[in-house]
Amino acid sequence: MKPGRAAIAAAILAALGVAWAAVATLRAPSAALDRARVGHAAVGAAGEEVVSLEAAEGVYRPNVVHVRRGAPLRLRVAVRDADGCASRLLVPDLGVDLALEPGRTAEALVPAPPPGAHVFTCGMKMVKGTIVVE
Ligand SMILES: [Cu+2]
Repeated sequence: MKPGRAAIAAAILAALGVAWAAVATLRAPSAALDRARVGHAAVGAAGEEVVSLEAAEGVYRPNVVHVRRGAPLRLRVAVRDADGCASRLLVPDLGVDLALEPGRTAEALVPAPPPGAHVFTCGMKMVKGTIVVE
C-alpha cells in the first residue's frame, strides 16, 4: 500500500470509529431509559380513559400505556422533577404539547384518539413512550 492510501484508510477507520462511538453513546442511555414500563388506563368519572404518568429522573412511568378505543383520553402527568427538555411532553399524533412543572400535574384531554400506537416524547424526542389505543 502506498503511504497516501494508508493515510486515507487510517482516516476512514478513524472516522468510522468516531461515528460508531457517537452512535453507541446515543443508543446506550436511551435503551436503558426506554425499557418498557407497561401500564393501563383507568376509567374516569365521565367514562374517559385516564392515563396517569409520572415524570421523574428523566423518565416517564409507565412508558407504554394501553387504552381502550372509542373513549376520550385524559392524559395526566404528575411531575416530580422536570429539567431541560423533560419540561415538555409531546404527543405529536394527538396534538398534545404539555408544559411540565415540578410539583404539579399537567393534564390534556383528547376527545377522540384514533386507534394505534401514539408515541410521546420529551421536548428533544430523546425519552419516549407509547400510548396504545386498542
Ligand atoms: Cu429530552
